[in-house]
Amino acid sequence: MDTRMNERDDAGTTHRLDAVVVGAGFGGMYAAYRLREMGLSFVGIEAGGDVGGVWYWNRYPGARCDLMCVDYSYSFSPEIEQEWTWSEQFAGQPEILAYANYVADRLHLRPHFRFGTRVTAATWDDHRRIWVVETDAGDTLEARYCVMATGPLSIPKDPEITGLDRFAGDLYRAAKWPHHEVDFAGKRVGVIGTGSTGIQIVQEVAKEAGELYVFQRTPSFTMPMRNDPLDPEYAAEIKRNYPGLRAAAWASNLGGVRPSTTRPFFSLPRAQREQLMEDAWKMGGHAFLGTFSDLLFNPEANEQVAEFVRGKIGEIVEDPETAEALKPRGYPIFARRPCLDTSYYQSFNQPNVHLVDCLKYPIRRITEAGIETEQGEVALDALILATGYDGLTGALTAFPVKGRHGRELRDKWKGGAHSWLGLMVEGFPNLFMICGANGPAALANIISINELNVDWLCDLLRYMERNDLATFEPDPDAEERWMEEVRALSERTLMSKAQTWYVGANVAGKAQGLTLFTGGFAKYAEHCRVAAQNGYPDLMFE
Ligand code: N01
Repeated sequence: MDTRMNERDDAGTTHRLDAVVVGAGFGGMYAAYRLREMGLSFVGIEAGGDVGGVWYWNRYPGARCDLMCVDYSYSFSPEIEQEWTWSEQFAGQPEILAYANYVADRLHLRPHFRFGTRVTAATWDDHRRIWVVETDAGDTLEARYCVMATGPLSIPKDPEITGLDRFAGDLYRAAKWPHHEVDFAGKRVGVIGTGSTGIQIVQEVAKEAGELYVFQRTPSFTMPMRNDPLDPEYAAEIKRNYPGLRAAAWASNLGGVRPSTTRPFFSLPRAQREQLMEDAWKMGGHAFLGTFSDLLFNPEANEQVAEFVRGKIGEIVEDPETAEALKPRGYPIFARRPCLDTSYYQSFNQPNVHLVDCLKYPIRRITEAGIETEQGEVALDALILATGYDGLTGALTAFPVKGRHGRELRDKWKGGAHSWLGLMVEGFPNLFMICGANGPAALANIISINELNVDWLCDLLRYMERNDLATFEPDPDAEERWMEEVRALSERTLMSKAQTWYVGANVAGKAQGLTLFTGGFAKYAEHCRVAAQNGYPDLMFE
């Protein structure tokens, strides 16, 4: 098999390559590194001006990862592990972006990417067995493989509220934050959205804004992050122990080093349960999930923890009416992404911070001067949208991806995203997704998933080269079996019992259902390993 295509045809704009990589976030960067190592020719396309993916775009005040940086970092390079020193347990966006930049410089990844360029179409040419990828720069790239490292959260969603275009003040979108400093001092600022993003913004902007109005529709549960600086001794200890830490992370459910347990909630007497909940609250982070084993499965256990957290909200927030409105009800804790905060609930004790309960007083419209709810108009100088994303599938349905016989991915996915292992899709040969729908995506450490997926792809490409194979595609039955596994696991959990982006509830007209593998990272990795054994029996090759 000749895997070498010419990178550039004569003087034309058609470039014939082994692969096109879409996206220069952590997934695309790692794909570029590995594909180059294999000696393949490829071009990376990235809409942003530089590397970093979500961390390039999400520059909003307070943006921070809710995974500890000892987990949320590449494991493939012992050199980079030793060279890079994190300053905090949970790194902020500027530090994570600096890390992405460091890796890109260190490994000379930038020359592989065309930044500021968006893919506008990807079409499989059945006759020539290549992907034809078009961009908004007018380029057409031809490649044997198309690697979609487009991320589960890259298509931000504006709220469906009339009048958004009429607002005369300053409008900010969390996921398209300006690169310059934004000054909210003394201003009347509104925030719509109280998911992970909104919560991080509120606790930060509250320190600065003249008046801050938080437009909350569904309250989220948030727990203390208890972030600390990494003192030099501890940072050095981490560096000494990286191999063990990584091994533990890769054997875990979350792809990160966390306490875990096999102890069900009701296996303990009440007093002990309460003590453990207190301890988990004091420890912070995602400690609850490592304290009891059945919080995502047992509704009664889940409700006890939810009630405990509601109690904490009541203790922190001084105004009883505000505290009551902040208490999430009607869905299980952890079924929406559990947030970690540094001072979110405390912010509401400040006189300049106002909760607008949009369950009680729904937003009617956005006006030139602010936001009109059923309670009246709130005048604003600035409005921040933290209203989420068309998650998991949005990036691959935003432009036409056409597989065999011109079939579009968005048509195939009309009734719900189908894929095999979250890696590939029947009818779309040689298309590979990193962190795709029906994999663990948002439920585990995305950097670990990226590394796992890319390494798996590289093994597959080596296998194809050895066996002189030109195309891969999942067998339709194998894809169905995987979807069955995803469905069966999701029915055991409480994850789909909340209206979230996990189930597509935030996008009008989107097929509903959990398109995430809920079996945990280690089990997913095992599925990937087994799938590769004995010549990839679930794949069809030509
Ligand atoms: O988005 P979301 P996000 N009127 O979809 C509200 C990751 N992340 O960007 O729920 C009023 O969770 C909506 O209300 P409702 C993480 O995986 C990680 O915050 O539809 N409100 C909701 O409150 C996370 O899960 C980190 O009732 C409207 C909010 O907008 C994922 O990104 C940080 C509305 C959207 O919440 C997405 O989080 C940030 C309307 N018309 C993000 N429309 C960390 O690592 C929408 N909303 C810490």
